[in-house]
Amino acid sequence: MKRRNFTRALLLGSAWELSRSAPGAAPALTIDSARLRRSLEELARFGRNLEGGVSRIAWSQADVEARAWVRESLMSGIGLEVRIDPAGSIYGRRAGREPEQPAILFGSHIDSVPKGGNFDGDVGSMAAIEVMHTLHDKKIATRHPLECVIWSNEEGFAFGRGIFGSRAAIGEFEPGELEATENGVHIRDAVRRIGGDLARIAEARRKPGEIAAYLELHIEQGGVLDRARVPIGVVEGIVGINRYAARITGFGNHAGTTPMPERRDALVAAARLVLAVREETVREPGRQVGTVGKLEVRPGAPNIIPGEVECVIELRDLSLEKVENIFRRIEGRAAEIARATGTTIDITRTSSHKPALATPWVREIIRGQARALGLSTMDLPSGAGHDAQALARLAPMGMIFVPSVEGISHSPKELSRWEDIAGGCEVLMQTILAIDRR
Ligand code: HGY
Ligand code: MN
Ligand code: MN
Repeated sequence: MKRRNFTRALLLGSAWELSRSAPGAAPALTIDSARLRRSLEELARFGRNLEGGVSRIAWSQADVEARAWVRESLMSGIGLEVRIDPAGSIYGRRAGREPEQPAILFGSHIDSVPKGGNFDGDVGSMAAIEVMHTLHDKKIATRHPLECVIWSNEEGFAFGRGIFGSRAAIGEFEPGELEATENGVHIRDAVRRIGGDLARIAEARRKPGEIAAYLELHIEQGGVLDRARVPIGVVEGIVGINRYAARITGFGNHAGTTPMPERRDALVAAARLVLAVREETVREPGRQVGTVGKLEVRPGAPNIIPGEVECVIELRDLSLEKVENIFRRIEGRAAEIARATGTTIDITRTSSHKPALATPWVREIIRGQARALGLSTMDLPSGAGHDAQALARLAPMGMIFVPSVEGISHSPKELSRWEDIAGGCEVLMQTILAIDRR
């Protein structure tokens, strides 16, 4: 995919007009790839940005409308019992021949980051419903009950903590999380917008043994599969993610009359802290990553020396121990920076999502079903966080990746090839049926 074609597809405003994907035979599909494509193109309308991509922040009006459309247009009339759980996650349950069996659960999320893409979460969510629709059309009965799910607030742009719906399914919240307010809105009022009810949040918790396995189809969001031209990724594990709130306090003063040596400039200190995050992250070998993606300067006027800065530090790795070691080094650097700049720097951890390894026998089934379809596979870790890392604490878990063109994600330029999405959906369905036969 040449860059110019890729830009062309974007400029056309329809990322779908893509040339064929990886060479090799297209698998024999049972799912309806045209219907899946229509679902994704329809979903892209909710929160669409003029410059392409989408802003469908969790619990926003765009999310409310998209979720109503999913329930009323996609999930009705295909043999599902649809419900919204107290966290706002949408479940569609399909009866099995043996009702006492645990359910096979599969799904993803449809909330996005600001100015995000039309594939992150959307592919796995629409594919889960397409699987249910295909099974309904073909009158395929399964032993196990099946459940598809659209989780609530996976991205965590709303209220600063993600995988909210899936953490509710395992009963895991941060201290004070359910009493938080953001821009004057209490979290219980935000969740109520999509039909949740925090007063009953305990009912969102799934019981151990209730779920036979959890599967999630998702775009890779990195460039490994695309570079290797491999259509299916079998995820080995999902990184742990720690987030920290840093508050840097200096002294706001007149930008014209305050001599340079007398300044206690919070933004100068924050700038050094941002560089320290990078330096301490790369200090040791490995795939760990560290980011400062959100920073606010106050009062924020060109003629006032910044008195206060708040920013969020995010560290990720498959090992939380490594994350905590990096954080300790950053804390040491912050103390030095505070002394050198005459500021104070307070850093507190606001969330910690544990890493999760995928279940070997589930990975084996995914790999086998992909190959039976003539699709090559590659094992790889996930540098992105997912609801699956919460579900892995409740049931056997597997994730299926499809390539992201040029490894771009969390951007309007996010793009996956049409054939890869359809192939991933077929692998999801065949994996579900193989687990059902197990
Ligand atoms: O941030 C992540 O890794 C995921 O896309 N929510
Ligand atoms: Mn996602
Ligand atoms: Mn994401």
